[in-house]
Amino acid sequence: MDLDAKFPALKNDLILRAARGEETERAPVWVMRQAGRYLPEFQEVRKKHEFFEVCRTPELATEVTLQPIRRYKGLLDAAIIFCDILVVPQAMGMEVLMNPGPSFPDPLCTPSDIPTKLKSKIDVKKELGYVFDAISMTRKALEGEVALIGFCGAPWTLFAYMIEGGGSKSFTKAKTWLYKYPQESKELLLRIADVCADFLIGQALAGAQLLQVFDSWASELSPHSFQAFSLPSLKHISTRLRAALALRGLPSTKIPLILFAKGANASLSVLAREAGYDVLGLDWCIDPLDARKAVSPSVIGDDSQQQVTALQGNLDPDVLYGGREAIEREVKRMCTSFRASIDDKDENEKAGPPRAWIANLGHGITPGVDPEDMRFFLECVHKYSSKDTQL
Ligand code: 1CP
Repeated sequence: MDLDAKFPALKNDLILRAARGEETERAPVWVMRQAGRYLPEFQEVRKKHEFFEVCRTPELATEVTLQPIRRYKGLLDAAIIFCDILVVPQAMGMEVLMNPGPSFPDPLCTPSDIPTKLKSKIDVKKELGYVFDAISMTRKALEGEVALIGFCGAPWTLFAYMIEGGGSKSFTKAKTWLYKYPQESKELLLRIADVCADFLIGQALAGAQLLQVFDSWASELSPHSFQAFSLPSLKHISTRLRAALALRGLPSTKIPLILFAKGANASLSVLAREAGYDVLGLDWCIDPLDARKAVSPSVIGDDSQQQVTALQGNLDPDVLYGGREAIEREVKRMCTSFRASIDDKDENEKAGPPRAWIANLGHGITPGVDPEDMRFFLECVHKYSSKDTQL
């Protein structure tokens, strides 16, 4: 199956090369939540349209996905489709409002709610076909300028929203389930994972060139709970996705899979060995060289089924509030750290692969950032990650 034949040829494949493990002339860069509230042009669209209306209207989703690509022309190496992780709980039958943060009027209280509040069979094409349409439309509208990323939330993060009924500081209700109803929790996590897998397969077939899974609330779990509850569902997604793509003649390297498990740094080696993702996203709480050592074949074992080909991250998003001097200094520090782990021969041998790196923030860009500071961040990444710049 040649998915690319339907779309304009890609002119900038830097992120795909890095995701496949190649060392690149500079680090490709994109930013989590790059289409969003810090952009005045996004706010303009939101004044006229409800949040989920933007997600559900392919023309609007395409427009806001393209906004950062147009504004930062030549500086971003990927677009991420405009949508939200909470469309999966919606597809499973739950109501989700956005005012301004997500809220569920009728969350899951105990496992006895599952049969009544969740649909038993989900036709992902019927429920989420609007995302597939938005992806195909955006991929055409991008005219091959940059690659397009599709995404979904990780089962644990979605489970947490479905039980908490929104964001939370303590995640007590969701974690109560893990400890009180471990078996039912595992079953629900796998049920969510099935929908996520179908959703990502649909996005790939619609034209997404990379796929990212966001486990934003991995940070709330102990390493043991993360590995007992989140990891099996993450693995379920990657296994099902790779099998579905292979069935259609697509090799598993064709559409790189990225996992961003925020705050799961203690589980990086386990993720590298078992989760089945090509790229691991890092938050800012780990040094890149330590991350590289944690995922190298010498630590995880050469016989691991899937090797991590690249790392992604990891500037503290709040650096963008620090002014130009701080942005330049901290981007330089990040680049030195990733590049030291790439350029330094001794360290390189110690750390092993992966040598490739995709630059990003360590979490999403926040609404108060000045868009011109974001531009400066991107310019600094271009400069200091380049092989031509002496650090
Ligand atoms: O009024 C608005 O416009 C709402 C703000 C907003 C936006 C712009 C929300 C509500 N979602 C989004 C878009 C979105 N969400 C994107 C596409 C834009 C892009 O990345 O360029 C993506 C990838 C997401 C993913 C997402 N949604 C995550 C994972 C990433 C992360 O930041 O951890 C999470 C946790 C959500 C839930 C969610 N949706 C919206 C908000 C404000 C939140 C998180 C905060 C909360 O729980 O209160």
